[in-house]
Amino acid sequence: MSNPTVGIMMGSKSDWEVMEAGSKILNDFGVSNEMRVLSAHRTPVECVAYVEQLSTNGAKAFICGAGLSAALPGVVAAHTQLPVIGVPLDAGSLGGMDALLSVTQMPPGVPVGGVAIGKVGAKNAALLVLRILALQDDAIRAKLEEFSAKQKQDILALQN
Ligand code: RP5
Repeated sequence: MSNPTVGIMMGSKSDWEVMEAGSKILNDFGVSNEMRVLSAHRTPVECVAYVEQLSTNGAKAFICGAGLSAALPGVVAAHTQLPVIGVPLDAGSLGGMDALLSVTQMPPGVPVGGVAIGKVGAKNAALLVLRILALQDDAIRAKLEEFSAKQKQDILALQN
């Protein structure tokens, strides 16, 4: 796919399984997305080229997962005006705290939205992007309302 609505990028193949949780949610909502392994450190030129390609081909947002010194979300945000959600990943001895700080401590002027470490963050990144898309898409908004209602029912069904 060359013109997905959402680009899901990650710094390593080792991030794939966690980031896939976000892709599955977007698929459930019928939102086209493309997963791509490209690193801010290891493949910087290809990374930026991909961001520019998607940004000019109609993408609406990026979700970027990275571990350790997680530069990817910030580098992507530096090369697009689209919303960028960063997912900090647990890839080393600090359990993802290193990536959490890298993702959230962006300098003023280059915003990255940060979510929780790991798969929880990958899922919430997708839901956050869906809420952004829902601002101009009533069908997605209706599906999000269904999602929240089901979540509520599932919990209330456990009572008594
Ligand atoms: C980061 O380094 C990647 O996002 C990954 O989480 C971490 C480790 O990468 P590998 O050594 O597993 O390729 O850039």
